[in-house]
Amino acid sequence: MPKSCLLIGAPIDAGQRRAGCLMGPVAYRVAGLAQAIRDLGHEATDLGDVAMTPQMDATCDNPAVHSLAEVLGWTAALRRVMAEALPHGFPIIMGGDHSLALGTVAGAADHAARVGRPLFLLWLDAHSDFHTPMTTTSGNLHGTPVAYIAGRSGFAPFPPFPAPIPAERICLYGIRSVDPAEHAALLDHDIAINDMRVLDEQGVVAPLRAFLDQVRAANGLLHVSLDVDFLDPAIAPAVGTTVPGGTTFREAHLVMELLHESELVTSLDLVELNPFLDDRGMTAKLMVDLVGSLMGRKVFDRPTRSK
Ligand code: Z70
Ligand code: MN
Ligand code: MN
Ligand code: MN
Repeated sequence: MPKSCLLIGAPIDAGQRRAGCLMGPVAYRVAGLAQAIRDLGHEATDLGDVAMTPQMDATCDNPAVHSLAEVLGWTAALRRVMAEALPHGFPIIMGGDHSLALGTVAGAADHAARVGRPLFLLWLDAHSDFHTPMTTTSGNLHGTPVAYIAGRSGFAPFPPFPAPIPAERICLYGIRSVDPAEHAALLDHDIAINDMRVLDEQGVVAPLRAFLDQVRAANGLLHVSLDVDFLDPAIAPAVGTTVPGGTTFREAHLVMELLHESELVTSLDLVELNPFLDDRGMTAKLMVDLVGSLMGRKVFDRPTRSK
């Protein structure tokens, strides 16, 4: 079914320390994201970049945390934009570092509450991003959104997450870097953790199908947050925090093809692309190609099999 895609630029790099993610939206435009979507028979409208007002008065008890005013400003702005966009189409957020998900998923939760459907979260990432502002040692708030979304305490300067997503509706996928404080907290939550051990043993299909079956059974909305470091650094070098042993070109496309086939995805983040670190645009182009697979590009178009 043709979708009406709404491309939204979120040039944020305050959630970590390496400059460059703020060029992400431009790189997606240069790599032809909108046209790639149109070529598949969908509509694509570029809504431009979101504007942010820093919340200057905010403070945090953990002195390691940096750029709090900016991240709070982005969270508020992106929450509003996502909640306003969802009734009109399929929002694709062009990041920007992963702290943008503090806002985009909050906006998706606002929308889910409004339409009375449960929200599910698929987190495609090398990292679990399950710190709170109180437990992070790097002080990089891009390592916190899953904890915020799951309703963990310790987010004092942030507004309470609207309707935290129950652990059973969150799926971490591609994980291969978990800090000790995140590990301890994850043991207290029933979040599905598909780390690389699980994917190597079971393959990429079965764990994803199991999660998608849950979304379908609950008539849920599904937000997908795709971190560039989900991919192996050999095929996706343009990211500040490379972790070896990521998903291959073929695995990543297969994941996107399954997501397309499911027809369940309702919003998407593209995060952590740092074009300054790219090799002739190869990472930006790969991300655009992966969105293509998510939007229905096939090698050979055979009649759809059972979901
Ligand atoms: C580490 C931290 C992180 C993304 C790196 C890394 C977090 N756990 N998240 N890259 N996307 O600093 O908290
Ligand atoms: Mn409207
Ligand atoms: Mn991440
Ligand atoms: Mn990551």
